[in-house]
Amino acid sequence: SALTSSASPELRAAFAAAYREAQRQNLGQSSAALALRAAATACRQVLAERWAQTQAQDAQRPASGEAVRRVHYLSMEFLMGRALSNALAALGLQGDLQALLAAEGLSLGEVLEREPDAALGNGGLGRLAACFLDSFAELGLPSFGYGLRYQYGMFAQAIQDGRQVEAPDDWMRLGAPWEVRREQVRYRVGFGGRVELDAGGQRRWLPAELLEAQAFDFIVPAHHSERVSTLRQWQASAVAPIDFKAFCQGDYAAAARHRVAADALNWVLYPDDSSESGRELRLKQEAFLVSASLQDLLARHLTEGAPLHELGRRNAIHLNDTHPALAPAELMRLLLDEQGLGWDEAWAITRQAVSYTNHTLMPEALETWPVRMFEALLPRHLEIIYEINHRFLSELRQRFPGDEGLLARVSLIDEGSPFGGERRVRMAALSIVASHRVNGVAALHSELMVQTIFADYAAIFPERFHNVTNGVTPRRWLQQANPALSALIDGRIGSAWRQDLAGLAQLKPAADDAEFGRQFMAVKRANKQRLAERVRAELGLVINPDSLFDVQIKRIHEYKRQLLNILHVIARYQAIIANPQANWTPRTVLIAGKAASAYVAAKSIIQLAHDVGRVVNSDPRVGDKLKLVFLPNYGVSLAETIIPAADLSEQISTAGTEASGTGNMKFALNGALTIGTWDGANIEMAEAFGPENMFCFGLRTEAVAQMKALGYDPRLFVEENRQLAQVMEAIASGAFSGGDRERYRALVDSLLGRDVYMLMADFKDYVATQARVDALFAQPEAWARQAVLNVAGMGWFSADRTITEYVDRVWSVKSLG
Ligand code: DL6
Repeated sequence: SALTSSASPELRAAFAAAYREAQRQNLGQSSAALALRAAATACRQVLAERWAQTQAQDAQRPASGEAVRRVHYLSMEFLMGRALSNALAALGLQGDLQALLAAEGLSLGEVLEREPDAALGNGGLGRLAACFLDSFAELGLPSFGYGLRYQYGMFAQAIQDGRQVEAPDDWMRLGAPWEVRREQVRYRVGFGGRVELDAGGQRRWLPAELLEAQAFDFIVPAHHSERVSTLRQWQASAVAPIDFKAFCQGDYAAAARHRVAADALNWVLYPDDSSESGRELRLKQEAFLVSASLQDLLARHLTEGAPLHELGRRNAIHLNDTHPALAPAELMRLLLDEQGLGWDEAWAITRQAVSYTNHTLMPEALETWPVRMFEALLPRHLEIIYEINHRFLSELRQRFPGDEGLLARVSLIDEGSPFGGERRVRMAALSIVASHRVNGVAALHSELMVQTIFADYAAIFPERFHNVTNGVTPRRWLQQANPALSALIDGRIGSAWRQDLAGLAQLKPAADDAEFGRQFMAVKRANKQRLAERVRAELGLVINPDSLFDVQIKRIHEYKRQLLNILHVIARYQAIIANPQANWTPRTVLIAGKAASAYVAAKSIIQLAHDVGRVVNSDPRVGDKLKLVFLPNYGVSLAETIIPAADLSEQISTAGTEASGTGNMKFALNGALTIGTWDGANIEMAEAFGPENMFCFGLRTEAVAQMKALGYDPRLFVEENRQLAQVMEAIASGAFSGGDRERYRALVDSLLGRDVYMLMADFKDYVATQARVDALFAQPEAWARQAVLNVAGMGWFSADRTITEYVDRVWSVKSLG
């Protein structure tokens, strides 16, 4: 790029200096590790300069017009993955670094592979936030992402005897060369204590515990300008690090108690919420993130010389799900107690600033916290929430006189039932009431959101609810993950798609070009070969790169139905054994994903995948007609290797359960065909490139609801389908568990009992659709045609388009009405 040549001499000097420094400090580390550190340090210098430039520009932004608002994206998760290859691509430094490394006898590839993933997120919601940071930079949006600086990310998954074992993911063990510590950016955050009336009649919170939040910035570069975006992550420390008296008395544990309590805030992404102390820690993390971030926002606003009453007009505060839902309460506290505003003015500012995205329809995922915990940890916030609720309910009483049922349902406080259950604060209710916009993440999801979980609120605030369909960054998920396909596309339509993904539509005619199709399949073949080598190196398993790579990678969850996938593998296995001479399309099924540590059913599904894989993969009658591979420790960088190598993308959630999905988009963008239900963003994808170019199957949302209403009985489906009955019988009889009939009893019982996610109902259509997949794969030209049409149709699913819509409908001055 044009930036390459100018940056190169500085990089050369910076890299050489950083490499020498790394060598001096790190006796014993491999030279690839040192080079990684040096390369990151050198890039960081360039990024830090761009950061200062970006901030200076943003501080000068006009007092009115569209560009006036700075977006503050609050999220407990940012699943960033690796940073070096993105930085090199953005800064145009790949070639330079390659040359510098060659002089040290190193390849760029081995250095890139050394970088640990920053896995500071769990799944789709966290990765979406990371894609958004990329688009913030690319679109030049004044913005800050705010998160926590977790010491241990999403756990490291190992497999022992087919079972998931979790270990801490010590991603900073080699240092954190990307982050910039902002020594001067620190704020105090309080917990506990009591609230008093001061002499002037003002409420004053006197916290019992004070922590300090220290900012660390992770800088995300634009690819087509010198703009950057920022992920500001907070680190907690105790204001009073040790209790000196206890220390002198030799009670070191007591002396360090404050310090340990502060440290714990940053230890892990998801404290286990099966204990009271785990839940309390999580609430503290949320409050800490929110308070530090909003104090930072307020300080910046005032430093820029803008009047306080303009705060909501100049700043958007976005809640990435309800985890940062304390934000409106904290902003009210800052405005009322620290800035001395009156309620009405503070509330108007808050409502202007705040907006909220919901990412799941699962009612059990809607966050609530015991009032008792608020009383103990956040007494002033609780008072403010009560007042918000009081005013909200009073208005409703006037609008809907006599409808006490409605009031109870929408109240910010769940009063518990007369039969027990404690009073709880409903975080989604707080988010909705305090926001001027609420959105879902795909068309179907947004529709269902207002029809189901938020139906009452939608009736009260119809204008507030919107849809903004998710998107992914084409820079990471096509340009960097799949350089060979990117080059092929460039050769056909030029490289502008990196900035404007809609340009992919120009590929459409190439779908009917047989030569292009062959080149496309050759790229895919090479990516499959690379993945096959990785599988062999990691698992010692040989897979055939000419077989159909059938891939399902995502969190392991019952609603995502990895189990349905495994049932199909078993059915296919049984059919192969029964008829080994038939003309089978060879298939390799790859699954990867982590199960939450306390989620027993999901862990059992992982174990079943291993048990089935062991039996199938070692059966000489099967050969390479079928393989089942579970790749451990799924994360962003593993996805970057797997997705470009997939022929078939499994997006098979029960209709109406997957909010959007973003993996589905990454696969199609890389030319995999989708086998999918009519769910989440699958629907919009099918509409974009034509449902005839997707393998759609299964009950649709209305049919799911109808069948449930009529009294769904999964056994009927098993009784009428011999193939399904044989599959269930094999699992139940211990065919994959060495005769152990107990191991999968719970899984089988749940499928034959309630089968909440309706696997039994969808099985037949799923298997029949898989047969259609086989048939098409046997015709490479026809397959390639559809795959190219998929890529050509994905232009709309860029995170840049998503962010443009957020700006337009959620964050702009215009959206404030
Ligand atoms: O919106 C991003 C992503 C969606 O694509 C997935 O469909 C959805 O499951 C995921 N939700 C979460 C958990 N949400 N909460 N809370 O990651 O969001």
